[in-house]
Amino acid sequence: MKAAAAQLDRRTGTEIDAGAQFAHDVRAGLGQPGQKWLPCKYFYDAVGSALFEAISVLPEYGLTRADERILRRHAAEIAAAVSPPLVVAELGSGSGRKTRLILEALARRQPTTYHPIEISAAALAQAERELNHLDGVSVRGFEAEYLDGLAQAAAKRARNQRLLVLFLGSSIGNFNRNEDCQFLMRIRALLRTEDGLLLGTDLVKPVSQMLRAYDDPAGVTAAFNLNLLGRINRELGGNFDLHRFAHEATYDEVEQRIEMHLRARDTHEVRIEKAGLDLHFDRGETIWTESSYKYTLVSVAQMAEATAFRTERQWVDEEWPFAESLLVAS
Ligand code: AVJ
Repeated sequence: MKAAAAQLDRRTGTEIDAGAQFAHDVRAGLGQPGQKWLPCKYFYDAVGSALFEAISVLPEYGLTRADERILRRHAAEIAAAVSPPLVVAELGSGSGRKTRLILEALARRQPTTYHPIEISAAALAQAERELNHLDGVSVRGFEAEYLDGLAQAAAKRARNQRLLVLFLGSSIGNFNRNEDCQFLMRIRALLRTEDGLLLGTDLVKPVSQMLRAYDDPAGVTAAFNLNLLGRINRELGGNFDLHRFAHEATYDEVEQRIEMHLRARDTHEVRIEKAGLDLHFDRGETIWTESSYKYTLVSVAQMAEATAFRTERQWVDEEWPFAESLLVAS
């Protein structure tokens, strides 16, 4: 089930891969001249995942609820638009709450196999627990990077089985422009004609509304952002003082993206033992921790067209501009 060859260190019995990779990525982002940055995938340790769950119920952050509303309202239509027999593969399993809506609608029409694909073993176990007991659904997860897991899921299915890939919650927004297209192209390369991709994308909306979603007054998003430094302290022996950094969210109108940064409140030094890093921060210098790109219905359709999908249908939430697009491999 483990796709990424997670090897065990003989001496300590711990996985070398994950920790070494984290140290490597931290060095790449912080240990070089120029803008410091960290990959946003490292937000999601146990603390970060819990904080993201909290973000998703904040009144200012409507994204997750909009995603869920569309799936609830249109699950039957979505299910009707894809033909059986069906294998569903989900990139990132999340809490399983949204997926359940789709799986229930699908399983009402046909027995359905579900493959959650996750790098987090804990999240994968949770998805399996939550969804395994649904009638007509059999669950088999892959602990792997998205494309590795998808390749395995695609290879496992029978000749006559259609594949429906779920990529929900606007996770695609974390890719840079062009990288999102490249990623869709890689997905497309693993699919057969008429396979589907259900893609969730947050839409461009008034700037003040977007800024509030990423800088909520209760400070939950600030905690989520700062936890990345806490995680480096815990797992890589860092000595970041989280109080010396301020959470910041800005919107770039040209790039149509929210940027999250951590801004040093004063000039100081930081050591990260297990990454072998001695860092200097100038007062006001930032670590860029996340980009969250926003889309339009047209930009999603253009991206689909450019990556050999046709846009079968798009649904938009009425309360919070967010789109679900059903793309079909052409
Ligand atoms: C899970 C990537 C969709 O970009 O809105 C929430 C993550 N970051 N608040 C997003 C996030 C700050 C979220 N995604």
